[in-house]
Amino acid sequence: MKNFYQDGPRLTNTYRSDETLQKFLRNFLPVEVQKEALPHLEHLGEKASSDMLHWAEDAEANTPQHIPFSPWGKRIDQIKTSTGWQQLEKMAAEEGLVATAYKRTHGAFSRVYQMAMLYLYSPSSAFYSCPLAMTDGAARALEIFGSDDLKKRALPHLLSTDPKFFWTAGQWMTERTGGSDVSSTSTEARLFSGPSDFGATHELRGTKWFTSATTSQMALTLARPEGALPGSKGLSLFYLELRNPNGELNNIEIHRLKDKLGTKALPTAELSLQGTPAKLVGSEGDGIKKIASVLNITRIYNSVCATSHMCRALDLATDYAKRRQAFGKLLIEHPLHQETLRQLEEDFRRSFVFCMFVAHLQGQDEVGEISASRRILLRTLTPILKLYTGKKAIEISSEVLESFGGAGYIEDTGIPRLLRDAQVFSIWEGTTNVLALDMLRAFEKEQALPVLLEYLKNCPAMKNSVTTFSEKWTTLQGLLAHLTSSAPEIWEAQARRLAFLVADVVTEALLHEYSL
Ligand code: MFK
Repeated sequence: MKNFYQDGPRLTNTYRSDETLQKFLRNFLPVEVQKEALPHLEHLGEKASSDMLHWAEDAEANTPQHIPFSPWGKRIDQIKTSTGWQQLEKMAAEEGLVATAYKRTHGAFSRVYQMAMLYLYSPSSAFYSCPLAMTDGAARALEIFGSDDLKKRALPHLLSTDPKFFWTAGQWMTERTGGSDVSSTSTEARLFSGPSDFGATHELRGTKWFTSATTSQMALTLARPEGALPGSKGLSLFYLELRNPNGELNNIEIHRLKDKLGTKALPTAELSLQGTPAKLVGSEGDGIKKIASVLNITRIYNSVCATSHMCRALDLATDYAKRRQAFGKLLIEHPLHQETLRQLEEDFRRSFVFCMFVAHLQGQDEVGEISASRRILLRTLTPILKLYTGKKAIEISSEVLESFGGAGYIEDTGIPRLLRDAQVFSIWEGTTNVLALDMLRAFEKEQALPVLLEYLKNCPAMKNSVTTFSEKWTTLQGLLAHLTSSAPEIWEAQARRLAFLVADVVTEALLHEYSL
């Protein structure tokens, strides 16, 4: 063992190496869709294991910088990003990372195809997937609530495949009062009658405490018009453009970039709106309800990105296990190591199939081919999917780090970043508890629980009496029997447990249905 040097893990084409992805798509997508999608995905898998890795490395090494003033003292608030970050943006536009979902060439399957693209793109993108999530969410909200003028102005940019024309969108919800309790938003909207390129109706004043990817060209945000009710009903949804045609910020001051635990390449800023022109999206009021259409998309993105993060972590751990010698043989030859990886891999497959199922429901909703019960299923499964995958990404990243031993704890191996970055998945777009309560909101407002149980009673795993499914189903029924006559506080206290149990049962059903 003299002069022993350990080889680091390596990646190969991440589409070709991903049996779960390939198997699912071959079974799930109609042949016509496969003809277009599979070669494209293979191409993305190649980029994800070559050029993108270099761009992501550059973006991580050269983190965004806030330049508040010009050399001559003028307030400019520029955010300087790396070449790698810019390349990742260019690629996202050219490949149609957002646009593919809206072309709807393949009906509801377009969403599944697009989410498979995101799944390959995200873990090599240094979190460029974040601005894409908000861009997609904004496109959906404008599609549902925007006026014809607003759609004509923004959608061609958000859905463009020309990098020069492509825009990203921000989603500015979080204020100093907290990211979860959005109803106490204090940004004010006053009527505006000045000149505006996009027909601004109001001007906004307030502070936004977290704004992700603040280099976007437009943003959707919440504000309270003068005289509006307190609480969420009195909030309205607004569209704004960050810069005027001269490239100057539209009465926006960027205070600072946030110093975060992970997602270091992503510029997250704290800013104030100082009379920023903005246009009301739809009619006044119901702001949270409207921005929920953004959130429901970004929560699916979060889930797909968390799942692809798990896949990346496992790819690295598996490759390493095939190189690393310990106790006279390769790590992969040790039964306990094999079993540890197998269990993690099963959790990843659960997350994967759950994501694709919900993406398909979302696609069906978007093309108007969804039954009432499946729409309710989409509404209630989205928060459950997000909370489940968010936690699994952290758990798997932590185990993978450990599987590298001491090397996993050393910064320049790049492995610690997996864990730091994973931690965000359970926080942004709603923490685990907020999402568990959102599941209860769906149970209450949409009568979703009977729909969910009906779906499970009719799933193939139930019909085929699959033992692993039956065990989980029995545990879920036990908890529900206990809760049925309980007070709302008990439901609330048990919401997280219930959500994870539902996720266990649903993923067991899906693994069986799609033979994964
Ligand atoms: C890698 C890619 C990942 C993507 C990254 C993107 C980065 C962006 C970073 C961020 O912006 S993070 C900020 C994310 N913020 C959140 O996720 C907010 C978390 N908090 C919640 O979700 C709270 O539950 C909520 C703000 C919704 C609570 O608000 P309220 O006003 O106390 O709730 P209320 O009154 O129950 O709901 C208002 C209305 O909205 C109700 O409708 P009605 O008016 O008809 O009664 C609700 O039913 C509706 N609603 C709420 N959530 C909904 C929804 N409708 C559909 N879907 C939902 N999810």
